[in-house]
Amino acid sequence: KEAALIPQPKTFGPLGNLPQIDKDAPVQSLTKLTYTYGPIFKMDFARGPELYISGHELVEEACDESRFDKRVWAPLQKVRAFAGDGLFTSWTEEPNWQKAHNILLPSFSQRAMQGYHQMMLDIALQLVQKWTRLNPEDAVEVPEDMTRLTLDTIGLCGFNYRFNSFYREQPHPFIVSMTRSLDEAMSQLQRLNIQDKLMIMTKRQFRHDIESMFTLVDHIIAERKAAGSQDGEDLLSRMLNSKDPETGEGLDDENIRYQIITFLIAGHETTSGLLSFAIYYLLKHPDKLRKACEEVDRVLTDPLPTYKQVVELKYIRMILNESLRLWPTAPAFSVYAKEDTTLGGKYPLQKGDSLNIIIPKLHRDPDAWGDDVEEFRPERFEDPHRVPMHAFKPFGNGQRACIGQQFALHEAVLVLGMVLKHLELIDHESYQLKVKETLTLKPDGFRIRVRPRVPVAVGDTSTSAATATAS
Ligand code: HEM
Ligand code: LEH
Repeated sequence: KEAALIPQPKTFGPLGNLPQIDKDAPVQSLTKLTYTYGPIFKMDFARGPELYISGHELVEEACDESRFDKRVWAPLQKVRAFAGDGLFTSWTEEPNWQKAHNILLPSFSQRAMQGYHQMMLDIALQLVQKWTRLNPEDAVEVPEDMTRLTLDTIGLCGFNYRFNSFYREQPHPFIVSMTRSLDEAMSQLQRLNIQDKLMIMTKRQFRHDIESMFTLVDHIIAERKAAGSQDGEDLLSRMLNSKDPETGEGLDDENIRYQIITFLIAGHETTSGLLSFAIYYLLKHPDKLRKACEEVDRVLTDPLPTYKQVVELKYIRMILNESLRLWPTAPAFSVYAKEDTTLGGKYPLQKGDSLNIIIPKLHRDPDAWGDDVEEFRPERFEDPHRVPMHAFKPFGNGQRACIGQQFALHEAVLVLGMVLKHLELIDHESYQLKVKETLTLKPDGFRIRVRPRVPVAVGDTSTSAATATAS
């Protein structure tokens, strides 16, 4: 059979296709190109050619784990400078991937979420109380406060460490280093080799930032070891004490350091973006907002949400899924062919060739989702049997899918539920969506005003008035 030619935009000499990419918005640039070049296209960068796919049929093939496996592609290679062979940045064949996967999987089960619920509630209350106590004219910076929340949540649930971000104007020093390192890692991707070699000060800063992250994390590990295992069943105690049932081995200290850095990156970036997009969409869709408020008023009848009530917030969960459909906050992943194979019946691939999946476009494929793909309609997720799962990959695929999915969703449902129960949200600037790209996606400069919905102190269990929600 004839091999088909893969479309490619025109190239610019040694720059290849780099000029077609907005360096501040690479994923949005790639998404735009799909409308011209279709469900598969090729780009040439200084580091070599890359294939990008976004049609649901091609992606379904790429998600066949008998033919393809996760690739630690260029962006992840860069993150490896500080996340090492942690779960997110390791190849499946590296011994520490399977070992850490086996050891950590039970800590991320739906059941394990019951154990994190109280700690998640502790941080969620800090956010709701901060917002409840503002003056009517004050604006809240939504992504910034959501980042405070998600970082503090993973710190507390993971390592019994309090970043106390709500008590700081500036981010915690660890986060300053992490954010700058992530920025630098992403910038390196778009520099030419000679350019990169000249940036001596930037490189020194990068090394310095990595050193200071290692120092903080190694300190947390050392303190815990000194204290013994009395600190309960958080992720850290599991990493220090559990053995992989397959090999009988535990994780070494260097790998534990990489896992902690991984969880801090993962827990802090993506979930805060998700919560911010969800609030954005609710403000722009008052009918969905009303429906969401009706659900929280009906389900969250105790002063503080219980684990079970969070699980019952079905419509809130649908809102979060629909937000992840339109703006998947981890917008791309990559796989490589385990053997020679043919994609879509006409594109020959050699063993080792790879495919990068552009999730925002996959989630807008009309052949899978229908003609109203641009519309925010949580009802798509009402009947799980009618969701085209192969065209919905916000958490990646198969054994290399996100281990933190349940964690992120339990946290996000809890927080969005509490925010809607206690606060009225006001789009006082008529915010126009602008998506900022770091490793992840967030609504840039999104500010709102808030008013208390219930004239009773949050967490006040002394009167029954606390439970009588105004509607
Ligand atoms: C992997 C998305 C939250 C930890 C992934 C992958 C995606 C993803 C797409 C696959 C990456 C790839 O194939 O290269 C998300 C989204 C989140 C989220 C959208 C929130 C809305 C979290 C949280 C944690 C976490 C809260 C930890 C507490 C991880 C880890 C992996 C991973 C460790 C690698 C798993 C493995 O390969 O074994 N995530 N993530 N993520 N995620 Fe998340
Ligand atoms: O597309 C990107 N880069 C292009 C190059 C560019 C010049 C077009 C490429 O081919 O390398 C940048 C895309 C980066 C996406 C990375 C998504 C992963 C984000 C996940 C972080 C948080 N997390 C981790 C685990 N769970 C959540």
